[in-house]
Amino acid sequence: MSETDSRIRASNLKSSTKKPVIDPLSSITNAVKETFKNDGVVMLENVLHSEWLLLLELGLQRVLNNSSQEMHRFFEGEEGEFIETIRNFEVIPEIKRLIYDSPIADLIGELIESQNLWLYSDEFFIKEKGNSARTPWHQDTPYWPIQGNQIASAWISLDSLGEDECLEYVAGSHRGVIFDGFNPSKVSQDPTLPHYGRSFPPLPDIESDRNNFDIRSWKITPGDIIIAHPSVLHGGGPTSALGKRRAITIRIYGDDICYASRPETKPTVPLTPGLSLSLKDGDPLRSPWYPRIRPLPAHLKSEWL
Ligand SMILES: O=C(O)CCC(=O)C(=O)O
Repeated sequence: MSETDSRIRASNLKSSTKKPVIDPLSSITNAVKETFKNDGVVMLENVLHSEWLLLLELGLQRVLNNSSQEMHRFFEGEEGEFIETIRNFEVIPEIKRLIYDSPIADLIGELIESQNLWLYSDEFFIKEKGNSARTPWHQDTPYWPIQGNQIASAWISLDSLGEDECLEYVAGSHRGVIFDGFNPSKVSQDPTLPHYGRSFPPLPDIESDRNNFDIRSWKITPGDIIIAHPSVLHGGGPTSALGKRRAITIRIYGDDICYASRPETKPTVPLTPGLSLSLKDGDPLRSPWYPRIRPLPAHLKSEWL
């Protein structure tokens, strides 16, 4: 057995010691929907079967195994360095299968109350080598060319995490101000330095003033999913010297999401060249950049039916 095989089996064994997942969608009760509306974030316990975790782990291995994926490095060259890869869906077959076939999209669809669903993007955050830095506090929406409310990100960790290693969220902040983003190339200098520098108010320094924010995080084990509105302020999750935190975020939206232009001073994330030539502010966000996930397109179904 190769080292990769045994690592995958070991991590699967850990997750299979949990009680079996029966019906993930039954976890979305009215109370959970209400919490999602108010706080902008919910933790769903034990909703992802270990088969989906295995698929995710295989996808991550393919990303790390000299795939064509571009590795973006935060805190590059420093002890806290960690890696992000984006749009894995387009190049990693396991991630494509996970997004089309697992209940992740259906869980988001229930929470955002949309039967039509499209993929905005997916993103790995890989903190593997110990002592990785905190992800700076931010909201996702200032970076994205969108407006509307029916959108959510499912954050899934392949590793068990304590509350201090989990991603943290400021409850209710999706209903408030949209701040400027942080500048990814200047995080080590100052994680509150602005991305655009105008049009949005600057990010507050949450880390220096934690007691004044309603910060939520959870102790999680593989199979748990955190679903958050992308306008919720979130960040955090450093790792200890021996810790690792390999997470993916899958971002899915529904009917009311439309195109919105962003200041021209900086590209939006991920890059979508040509989008601004085909859409104008307020147009429904429909483009080959954003594949339909539900209902499953007929041409995909016909591949196996
Ligand atoms: O996992 C992380 O550290 C960052 C995740 C994140 O920013 C997101 O899911 O939007």
